[in-house]
Amino acid sequence: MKHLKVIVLITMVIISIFLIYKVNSDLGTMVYNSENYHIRKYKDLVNIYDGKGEEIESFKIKGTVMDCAIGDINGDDFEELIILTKRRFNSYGREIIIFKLASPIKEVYRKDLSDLKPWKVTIGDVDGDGRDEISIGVYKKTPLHQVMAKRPFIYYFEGNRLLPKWRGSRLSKPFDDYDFYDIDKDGVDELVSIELLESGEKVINTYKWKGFGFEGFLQTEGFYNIEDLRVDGAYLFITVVEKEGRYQGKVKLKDNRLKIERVYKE
Ligand SMILES: [Ca+2]
Ligand SMILES: [Ca+2]
Ligand SMILES: [Ca+2]
Repeated sequence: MKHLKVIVLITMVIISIFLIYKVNSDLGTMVYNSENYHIRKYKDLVNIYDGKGEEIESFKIKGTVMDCAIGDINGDDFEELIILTKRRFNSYGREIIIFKLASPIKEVYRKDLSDLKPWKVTIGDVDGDGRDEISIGVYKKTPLHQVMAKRPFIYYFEGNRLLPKWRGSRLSKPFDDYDFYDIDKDGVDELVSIELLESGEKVINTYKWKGFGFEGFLQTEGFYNIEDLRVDGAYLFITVVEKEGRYQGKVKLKDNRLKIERVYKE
């Protein structure tokens, strides 16, 4: 009798896990969310919805979406969707696929970049010409720096080709993550990164594009840890971890100093 109870209990747990998994997978995974677009991945399908939740397009890709970005990267007034795909059980990405978000949506570029060990794709207008550059975060050695490290490579998109703009060495310190954000509101995006100080503390550091590479701009004070760098609308958010707890912060420029302003939940 006791054995029967245990078997019934185990069966119920297994059924519950299966149902939870099924409900989650039926909704698909949200891979991108902005005012104008929601993108979900469900099985081998990528579904694109407009801001009202109406499906605009769906297409198949192999593997999962590791990262994606949307912006006009060639100045033709149509936005492009850039997807970094990943095969299951791989730690790094595989293909960069670019779709023109016209009607109908059209694939305009695809390349296997697995050799670069890509882990991130993002965009930003680093030179202020009005077009977004594409940045692929890679993990590799370079001719001038023979150590495996995370590096932000910068490309531009012209004639439906991805062309290198900067595959320079590295940032001034080891970094966890980076993105692009116009911190001083001059219309040009700075590269913003979470970097590690020798003391073990983390800082937010910023860089400006100088025609040949990035030059250090401003840096915050050190914190126990900084996680989760994300550009959301007009703000740059991070999570600050202190020994006593964690809080959300906005990175801001104030009196020519880079500050983290605590965000209080309403
Ligand atoms: Ca475009
Ligand atoms: Ca640009
Ligand atoms: Ca700027």
